[in-house]
Amino acid sequence: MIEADFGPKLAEKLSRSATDYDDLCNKIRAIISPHISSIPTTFLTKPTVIMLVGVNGSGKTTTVAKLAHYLQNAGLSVSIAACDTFRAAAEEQLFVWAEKLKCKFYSGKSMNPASVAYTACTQTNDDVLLVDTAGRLQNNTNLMAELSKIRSVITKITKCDPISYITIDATSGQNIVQQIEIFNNACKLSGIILNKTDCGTKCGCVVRAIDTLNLPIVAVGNGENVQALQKFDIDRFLKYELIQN
Ligand SMILES: Nc1nc2c(ncn2[C@@H]2O[C@H](COP(=O)(O)OP(=O)(O)OP(=O)(O)O)[C@@H](O)[C@H]2O)c(=O)[nH]1
Ligand SMILES: [Mg+2]
Repeated sequence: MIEADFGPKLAEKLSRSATDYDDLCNKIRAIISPHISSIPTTFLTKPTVIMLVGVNGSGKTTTVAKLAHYLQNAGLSVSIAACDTFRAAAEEQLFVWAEKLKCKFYSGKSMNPASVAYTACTQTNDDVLLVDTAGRLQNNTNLMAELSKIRSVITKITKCDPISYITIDATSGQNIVQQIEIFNNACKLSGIILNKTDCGTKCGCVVRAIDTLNLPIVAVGNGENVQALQKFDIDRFLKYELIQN
């Protein structure tokens, strides 16, 4: 359990109280089950804005594409805003997805991210606006403040708080709880999207995060294509991911 990143406290609590492996799985199930949710497809406001936030490489941009595909399949029209104006190739990466998915695309290389969000929020006529943001480490105060700024611009224009999902790299394991806590302070998270579950997970970090923080896990990313977004499957998680570790 330590190797799978449950953390010493939770590992001790669970291993002390569990009588055998099945009992351990039941206890993990009891922690996670109440927090399994899904991505909504009916919204009261137009546009509804969904922001993707998280550390570098956790799958934000890919998740924007997956969400666009998922929401389009539910009959919604989707625009995309490239609010990662920091990394040179970020705009192109997202533009390729927007083209493929036939989504209206808002960007601005020399603009600050909040300005791109402002333009997209004021101009889009679509049901949902997906906002990609630059990867950042949670201990970079300035970059976390930038995230709060993007969020407050969206709230001001749409008169509604955006939905904010944090993407977590399931293979990274470390610092997940602290990561989520600080992102939550900056932009009040609505849920967790656990990516790269196809790459072998450090599953304990998820159990630990859910045990500590009161946030739902809304989806799982299990590949690089647009279809690779699924509801979190607790049975699969316990049967495969947990045993693999
Ligand atoms: N196998 C696998 N690869 C993924 C998944 N999600 C994203 N990736 C890959 O992980 C890499 C990083 O994904 P991005 O979507 O660019 O991550 P990001 O968070 O936008 O990265 P930054 O913008 O640099 O912070 C890319 O090569 C993606 O194809 C997943 O669920 N499974
Ligand atoms: Mg990105």
